[in-house]
Amino acid sequence: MTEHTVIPAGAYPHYSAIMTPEQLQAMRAHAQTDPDAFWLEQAQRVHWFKNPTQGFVGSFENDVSISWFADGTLNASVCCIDQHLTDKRDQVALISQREAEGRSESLTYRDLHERVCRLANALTYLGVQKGDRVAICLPMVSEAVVSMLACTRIGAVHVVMFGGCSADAVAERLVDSGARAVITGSMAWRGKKIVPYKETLDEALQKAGENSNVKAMLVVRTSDEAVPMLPGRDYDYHDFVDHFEADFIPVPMNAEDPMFMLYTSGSTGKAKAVVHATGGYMVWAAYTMGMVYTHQPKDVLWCTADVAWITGHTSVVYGPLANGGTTMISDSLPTFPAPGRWLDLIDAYKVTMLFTAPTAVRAMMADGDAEVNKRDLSSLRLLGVAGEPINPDAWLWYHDVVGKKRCPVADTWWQTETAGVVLGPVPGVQSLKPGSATMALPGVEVALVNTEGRREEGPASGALCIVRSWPGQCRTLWKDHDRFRQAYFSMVPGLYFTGDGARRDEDGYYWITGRMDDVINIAGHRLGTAEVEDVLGEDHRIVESAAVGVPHAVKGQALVVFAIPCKSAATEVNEKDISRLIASQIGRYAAPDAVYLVPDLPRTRSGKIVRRLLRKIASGDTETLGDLSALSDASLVETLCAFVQKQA
Ligand code: 6R9
Repeated sequence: MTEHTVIPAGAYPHYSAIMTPEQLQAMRAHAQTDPDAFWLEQAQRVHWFKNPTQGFVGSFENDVSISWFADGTLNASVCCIDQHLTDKRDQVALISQREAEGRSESLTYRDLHERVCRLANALTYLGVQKGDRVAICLPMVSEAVVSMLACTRIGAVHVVMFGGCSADAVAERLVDSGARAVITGSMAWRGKKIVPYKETLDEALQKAGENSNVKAMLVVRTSDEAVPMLPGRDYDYHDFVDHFEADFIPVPMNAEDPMFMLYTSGSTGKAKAVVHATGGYMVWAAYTMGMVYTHQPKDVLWCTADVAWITGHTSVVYGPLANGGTTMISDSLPTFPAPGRWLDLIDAYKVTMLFTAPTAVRAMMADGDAEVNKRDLSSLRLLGVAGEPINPDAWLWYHDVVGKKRCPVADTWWQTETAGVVLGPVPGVQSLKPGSATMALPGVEVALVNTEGRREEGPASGALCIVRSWPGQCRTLWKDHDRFRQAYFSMVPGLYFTGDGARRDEDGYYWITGRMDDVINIAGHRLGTAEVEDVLGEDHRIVESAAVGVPHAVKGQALVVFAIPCKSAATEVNEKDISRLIASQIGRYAAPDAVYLVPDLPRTRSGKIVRRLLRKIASGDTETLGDLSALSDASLVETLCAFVQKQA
């Protein structure tokens, strides 16, 4: 298999594509010549109280300002629920499969409306108002989806947090966002491990102390065990919420009113909160998901992403529901309690569209073809991936073995900041190349910029940038517009820089080559190496550290940490301490695969740590270390290689 493998669009005679290649071409041309008209047409995918007449207003220059559909008003929960109550009242909107409890729950659009309204009333009773932030830290249960929608019904800004975050990280986010209320669960099972949601929240609130603005916490009971509740602050979700009225008049929002924030890692400093605006986000979610995952009657879309990621927002909740589809969530793992678990669920729930991360594909692949061949899987008609690069071998396995060559595979490239798919195929319309995220959807123009800052034409490699604004673009970083400008618009003035490198081939297909900054991607989770180094920098037992990403067969990348222990520290530090420190400050997902305590780090003569070298040493790729003459102490390299070999 080479990267020249091309699977023609016509290879899927049973896939009903939404348009012809000529129509796609015409759509691109229209978006190019009259972007405002194009996007105002796309805006009609969602329901507006007041239809917008303005498209984009703003600029990527100077202070950077972005606004879309600014004179329109809408409410996201109406786009996702009320808009479908006339024709899809009794259609299932949400299937929630509860692995731990061995049961599932299906909510129709009518049920969803009722649940969302009750919670909107309950939150209002607790004092939550338009513009207030509400933190949501829940496992994959229907209340997670209901909570997000209830916030939008009130106009509150939701901040969904990942259950894997440590109490410190949660505390930091609660303080930074100024959240007024929290919705959490008692606990969750992740395979055999317990994720202690309530305990983490209690600890986080304790740590945040006076700096927290949290007045109330709703707790979804996810097990029979008693949970300590703080009277006056904590409420049992169902005991409290279910008494409220099942109707709530949605609050009209201006298109530019913030809808949600999401913390994500960047190349510098602590995690930052990306802010998304209501109108642009909803149009973009409906458009991108409508172009790639076209909901048809009887379709069940299972996107396996946690709701705390952008994929969980757009591909689990807002995209499918805005398009009137059926979306499924599950707290299961792909290969637990036994290999093929997800395959069983595809058969049990007649999933038609499966959307997951390359890491999960590789994990299933490792269990072998026999596991797949034991199942039927004939319900599937479309497969998708996002979050990290997929190697052509895994792509082909997904396509040939899981999809039986009947289902197109959509590799979609996007980011928390882009809110929806930027690069990705319209399935059945475009030819596919295993390992390539195809090209930009109509209305989006991407560019590759070389090291001199110039845009490349034709086949080339470079920094992946986006030329013009798109409706789902994040508007700012919470309370830090300056960092927003610096992070995305300073590298190539006038363009949005994604942080990724890419190559464009002779057919105009894009191949993502990975991050160009110090962000690593572990099983689709973004982690800034600076975040890890900052944590270690605050510990007096460590002089200095460097965190790097190395290739990993299943997770894509793994974290490796080199640290110089302090000789004069009263207490010694060992490798386990370092792992624990990172897990407790950031989260379990950030725990390194290897830690090396070393006498020094390789540096240039000006003192800069040479990470390129550390990456090679950590991955055992010591044959081609390159020119070491610029190092201040070349002999150190041998010492470091010996450390790595010893622990291997
Ligand atoms: C949706 C999501 C964004 C970063 C992004 C890139 C990597 C995402 C990818 C991909 C190669 C794909 N990424 N999709 N790399 N191929 N199809 O993952 O958002 O968590 O913000 O991560 O993930 O490096 O810059 P987010």
